Amino acid sequence: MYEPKPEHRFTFGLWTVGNVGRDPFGLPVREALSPVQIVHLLAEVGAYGVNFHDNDLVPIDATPAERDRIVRDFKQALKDTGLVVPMATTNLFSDPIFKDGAFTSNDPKVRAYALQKTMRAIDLGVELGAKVYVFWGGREGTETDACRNPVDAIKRMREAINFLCEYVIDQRYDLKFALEAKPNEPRADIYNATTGHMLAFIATLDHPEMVGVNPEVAHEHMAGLNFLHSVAQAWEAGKLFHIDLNDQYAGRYDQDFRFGSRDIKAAFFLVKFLEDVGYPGSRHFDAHAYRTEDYEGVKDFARGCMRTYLILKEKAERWNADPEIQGLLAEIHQDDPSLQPYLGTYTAVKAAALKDMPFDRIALGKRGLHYERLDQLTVEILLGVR
Ligand code: GCO
Ligand code: MN
Ligand code: MN
Repeated sequence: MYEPKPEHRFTFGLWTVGNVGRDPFGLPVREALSPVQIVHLLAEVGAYGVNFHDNDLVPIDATPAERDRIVRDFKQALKDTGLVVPMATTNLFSDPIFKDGAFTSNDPKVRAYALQKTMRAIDLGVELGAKVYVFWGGREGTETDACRNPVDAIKRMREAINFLCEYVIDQRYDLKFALEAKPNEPRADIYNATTGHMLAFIATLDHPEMVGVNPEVAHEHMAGLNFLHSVAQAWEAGKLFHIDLNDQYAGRYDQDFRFGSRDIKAAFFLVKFLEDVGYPGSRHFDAHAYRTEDYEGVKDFARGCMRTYLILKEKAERWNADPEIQGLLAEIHQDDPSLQPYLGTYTAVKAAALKDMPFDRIALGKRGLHYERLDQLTVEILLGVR
């Protein structure tokens, strides 16, 4: 019943199940797997797709001949397993050249190199079938704002995304961009810190229709925000091109926990939203296994992400079909046809009528809304007693 199937669009990055458990205080705890081995691991657990940064697949110093061999072997692994590559991205954060940013660096040489690296990575992603290209600017930020005026950073970021949109158009690639926000880590502060910032930034681009967002659970939770609200705003704006699922305690370092492992109720409302609206894109798990795990534990982690999603999907169906919940909702959302002539689009007549309308403010303020009951019913569904 909770078996992942291709129609669920579950994807993982090479860097997620391939994470070797290095952290700022400790060395790797797992041996590195090759991209081909990772594809086979993902096929074994039932994933639909695999995404990658350019250098997850092709090391930054690979010769053209090495690149060709690696790409050939990877394509063969995709063919052998049936996995697809829906998304690709660029590593613009690991190499020391990016220590003060890529597209927003003060050094024009660094900015030019970042464009070169991204164009080559776009070519690689498209060659392997990617239709979505993610931009996560982990190093596009500061420790001290003495280093640049943030307005310059915004302008440089715009210039880079505009340049790369034109490149995609020029190459006639069928590719959309998805911008991923994060408030901090690895920089003390990262520009365009939340999905809301990104949405505002996209509206200023030359080709806003090509660019959407890739919100991540952990990143909005790190900022203390309600992830569902960010996702809903992106969806309503037609900008939810991709999504990064994981989990995270608020106010902590970037934990990248298994999806649904921390805030089940938030994960539930998220899954319910994605399923209710019919979000057609990848459900990408951008997370990794605890450092305590070997590769059997990594498979438990990956299976757990997908299984929890599917369990929550089933709980959402149960919630939508629950007569008591639906009864409460019908009450809460009752329309009042007598007000229809006065609401909606402005007219001077409506405004004048509204200004004279009598309201029983005290009675309206006294009504109980039954949200305690509604939430308890939700919790009981999640706890499996309903
Ligand atoms: C992070 C980010 C990354 C990006 C990835 C894809 O916190 O490290 O979430 O994992 O999602 O670089 O662009
Ligand atoms: Mn992240
Ligand atoms: Mn991410």
